[in-house]
Amino acid sequence: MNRIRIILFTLSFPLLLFSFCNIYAQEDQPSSNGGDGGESIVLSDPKLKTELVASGLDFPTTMAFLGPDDFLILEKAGLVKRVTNGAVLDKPLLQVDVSVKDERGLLGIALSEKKNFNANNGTSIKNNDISHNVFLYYVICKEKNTGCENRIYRYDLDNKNNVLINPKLLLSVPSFPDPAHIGGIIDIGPDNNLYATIGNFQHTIPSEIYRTKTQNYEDGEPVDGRAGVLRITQDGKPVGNGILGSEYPLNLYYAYGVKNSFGIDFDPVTKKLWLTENGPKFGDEINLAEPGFNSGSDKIFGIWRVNEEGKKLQANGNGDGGGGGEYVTVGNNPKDLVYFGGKGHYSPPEFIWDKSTPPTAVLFLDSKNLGAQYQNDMFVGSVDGQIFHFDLNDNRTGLLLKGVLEDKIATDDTEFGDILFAEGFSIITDLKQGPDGNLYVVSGLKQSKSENLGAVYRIK
Ligand SMILES: [Ca+2]
Ligand SMILES: [Ca+2]
Ligand SMILES: [Ca+2]
Repeated sequence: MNRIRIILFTLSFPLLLFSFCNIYAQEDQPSSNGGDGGESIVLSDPKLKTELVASGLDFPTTMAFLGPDDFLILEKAGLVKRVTNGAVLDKPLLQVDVSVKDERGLLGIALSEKKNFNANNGTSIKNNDISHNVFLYYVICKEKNTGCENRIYRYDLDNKNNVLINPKLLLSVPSFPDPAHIGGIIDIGPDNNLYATIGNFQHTIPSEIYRTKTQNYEDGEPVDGRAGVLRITQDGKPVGNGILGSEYPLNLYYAYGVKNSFGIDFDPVTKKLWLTENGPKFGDEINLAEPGFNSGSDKIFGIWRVNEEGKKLQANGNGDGGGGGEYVTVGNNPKDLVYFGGKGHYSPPEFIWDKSTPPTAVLFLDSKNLGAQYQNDMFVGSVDGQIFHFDLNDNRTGLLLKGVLEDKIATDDTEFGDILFAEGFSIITDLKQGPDGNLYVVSGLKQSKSENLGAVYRIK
C-alpha cells in the first residue's frame, strides 16, 4: 500500500494547549502487524492482527457498542455518529453546540439498554423504537469561553430514526478557570450507577489559582465537583448518603484528588474501579480506586511531592530543575492532605510513568478472543499512540511487574519492553471490548484528509 504522510496533532495535556508537530509516518496495510520498523501500527504479539473498522472521523473521542458491528462514536466538535458494518451513517444522530477550546468538547458516552421500554409510564413517550438510554458528557459555554459548564445528559436513542431525543440534564459542574483538565470519561459501573471523571480545570501552572478541598487544600474553596470521579444514578441523583459526606456536591464523589483522568474501567472479577491519571510533566498514574480514594493531587503526583509550580519537590526544598538532591516521596495517608473526617484515604499509584506518557483509556478485556493469556488483563492507551498491557496479581489489588518495573515505575521508554502491547496509533482516546470479544481502539485525530485517520481499529 502507498506510503502516506501523516500530519499528527498531539495534545500536550500537561501544558493544556494544543501543540503541533509533524510526524512523517509510513503505513503499510493498516491490517498488517507492523514489522517495517517505521511508525505504522505494530503489535508486540505476532499472533494478533489489526484491522481498520472505520475511518474519516474528525477527532473521535469515545465509542459505545449497540451491537455487533454497530456502535456510536463521538467527535470532539459535538457530533454523535453511528457506524454500522464499517459505514459511518451520513447524518449524525445529534449535534451539540459544545465548546471545543483545548480539551473541551463532546467527550464521554455510556449506554444502557432500555428494558421493557413499553413500561415507560410517567412520561408521554410511547416510542417503541427507543432502544437505549445514551449518556453524554460535554462542555457548553454561555458565551464564548465564559460561563462554561461540564454537563452530563441522558438521551433516548430512537433506534429506527437514528436520533437522540428527550435530553435530560443529570449533572452540571462549573468549568473554570481554564479550558484544561476536563476529564470527560463516563461509564456505567457494576452497580448500574454512572461514573464520570472531572479534572481540576486548571493549567499546571495556573493562569488563575483556584483551589478547592478536593484538590487537597484544607482551607480551600468549597467543593464544586472538580478533581475527582463522581458517581450518580442514571437519573442524576446522589447514590445513598455519599462516601465523603452528605452535602451536595461532596456526596457525589467516589474519588478525589484526581488532577485529570481520561480512563476508568471496572475489573470484571473484583468489580473494583481502576483509573488512569495525568500528572504534570511527570508522574502519570494507574490507580486502583476504592470508594473514597484520594489520589493526592494537587500536592502529590506519582510518589513525589510537588512545589507551588507543580514541579517535583527536592529534600533541600527546591523544585525540580536545579540544586540536585533527593526528591520528597510519600507513602500512605500523608498528614497534609484532606481526608474529609477520615472518610477519604490516600494510597500511592499501582503504576507510574515517570516521564510523561499521558495515559488515556483503560480497559479490562474479559474475553479470551486475543488468547487466554489476555483474559481479564488490563490495557491502557496513551496520547502517544501506544497500548500498554498489564497482568494483575493473584488477588487483583495490583499489577504483576518484573525486572526494571518491579519498582512500579517506568522511568522512560527504555523500560517499556514488558508492557508495550502496541504502538503507532494516533492519540488513543478510547479502548473498548466489542460484542465479538475483540479489542477496539479509537485513534483520535484526523491525521489526513484521505487516509485512514481519525479511525477505529480492531485488534483480533
Ligand atoms: Ca496519585
Ligand atoms: Ca494475562
Ligand atoms: Ca523502573
